[in-house]
Formats: sequence, structure tokens, C-alpha cells
Amino acid sequence: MTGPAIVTAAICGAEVTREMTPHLPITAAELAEEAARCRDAGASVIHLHVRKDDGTPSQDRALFQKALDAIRARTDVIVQTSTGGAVGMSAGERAQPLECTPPPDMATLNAGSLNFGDDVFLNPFPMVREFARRMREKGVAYELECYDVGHVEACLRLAQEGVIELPAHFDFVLGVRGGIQASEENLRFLAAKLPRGCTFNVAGLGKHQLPMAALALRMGGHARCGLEDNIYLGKGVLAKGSFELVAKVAELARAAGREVATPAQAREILRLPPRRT
Ligand code: KMH
Ligand code: ZN
Repeated sequence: MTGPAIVTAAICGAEVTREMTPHLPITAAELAEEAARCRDAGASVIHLHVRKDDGTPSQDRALFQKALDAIRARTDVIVQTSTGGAVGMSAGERAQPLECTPPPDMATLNAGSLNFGDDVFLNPFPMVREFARRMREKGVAYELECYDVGHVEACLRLAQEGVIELPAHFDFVLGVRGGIQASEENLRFLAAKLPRGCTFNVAGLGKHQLPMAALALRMGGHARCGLEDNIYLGKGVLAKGSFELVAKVAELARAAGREVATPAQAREILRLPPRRT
């Protein structure tokens, strides 16, 4: 596969704080500014979390609406809202971005539970089924978040149940303490599990972000980067924003002989309808 490569920018997340990096966008205006910078650097998808003004992670519908409106006014990127939120949030809290108008193009669908550092990130099957149902109802495409091999197998089972449809777009999150770790062997093992026609994205955590992106791009997959997963551009050097990481991943894509996908090309690859207005 040598088609265009989708670069997803995870610009905010729920765990990174301003104490860890002063470059974290928090308000709707900052998120929109960062989304536009990432688009200029080569991102076609923005993975979006929101925060309260004091930086606390939130899944509040009104905050998502404000951020979505601000991003849509600035740039044509595909916005993928989180339904993962932060550990400990209830299903009701987490599902709120699906209620925005118009709904987001995409949302994450977390495929299974796991230890998440010293916490537990809960995604029991009834919750996954309900989130998938709501996404279908709203016409929101899902990216299947898999933190371990069992999550990929769970997706295949959910497809057999008719909860999700294949082919679908997967995100392999590699390196959570409690999930599958970031290595070439693991990524190849996960990718080999996908049925024909499925696409995958790789989100390597911390120092694994750029090497795993490079590998995924050589394998014909897509790559996610950004401050949600990694705040460093190099050893001890903070990225001035997710856009610097996007620029690096875009270079890696070109080095792998891939064109960097525009939002229109990404829509085609991800089987998304035209941009909502
Ligand atoms: N913050 C993590 C616990 C998602 O966005 O869907 C979950 C997460 C996944 O970030
Ligand atoms: Zn996230």
C-alpha cells in the first residue's frame, strides 16, 4: 500500500497538564489555533478532547460545541471527538460530544478495558455497544481504539454481533502501562489480525511516538502524534505544540514514499461523507 498517509493530531488529551508543558492548548480559541497550525503542517484529522478553563479534563457538550465551532471556522480538518474522556468518567459524561450540532465527523470507540497506569480505564461491552449505537444513530464514524490484542479480537466479535461494521478504521495505542507495548513485533502482530479492507493508525506513547509512526507509515498504515501522547520533539526538548510533531510525521511519510493526505483524501480513505456544515 502506497496511498496517501493520514496524520492525526491529538492536540490536547486528558492527562497532560500545563505544568508538564506550557504549550498545551486549553480554550476553544487555543484549540482552533493549534488545529489550524497542525493542518498547515500536514494533519488531516484532529483527535479532540476539551478542558475547563482551569485545565481540568471535561466531556461537557457545551465545551465540545464551542471547540468544534471554533475549529470548523478556522480550518477544514476532520474532527474526531473523544468518547474516552478521562479515567473515572461515567458513560453518560463521555458520550456528550455525540450530541453536538452538527455532530462530529468521527469519534473514538474504545474497544475494551485495561489498567491505565495505576488507574483502570473501563470500557465494558454494554458501554461499547451503546456508544456504537449512538454513533450509528448520529451518523458519526468510529475509530476503534485498541490498547491490547484482545481489544482487536473484541472488535471482530462485535462485528459478528452486528454492533460495528467492517471494514473499519483501527487505532493501535502502543505503550500504555497496562496495555500492549510499542515494538515492531507487536505492531506487525496487531496489523496482521485485521480483516481485508480495514485501515489502521498507530499512536505510540512518549518516546515511541515518532519511531512507531515511521514504522506504521512504512507498513502502509497511518499515524497519530501530538501532545496527548508525547510532549517531546526530541530528548529533553519540548514540542512547541502538536504542529511540530505533525511536521516530523509528515517528513516521515514522505521519506516512506507516501503523500500526506489532505482532509478530502482522508475522507475518502476513512469512508466519510463530505464535510458537514
Ligand atoms: N484519556 C484516556 C483515558 C479516547 O480519547 O477515546 C482515554 C482516551 C481515549 O484518550
Ligand atoms: Zn484521546
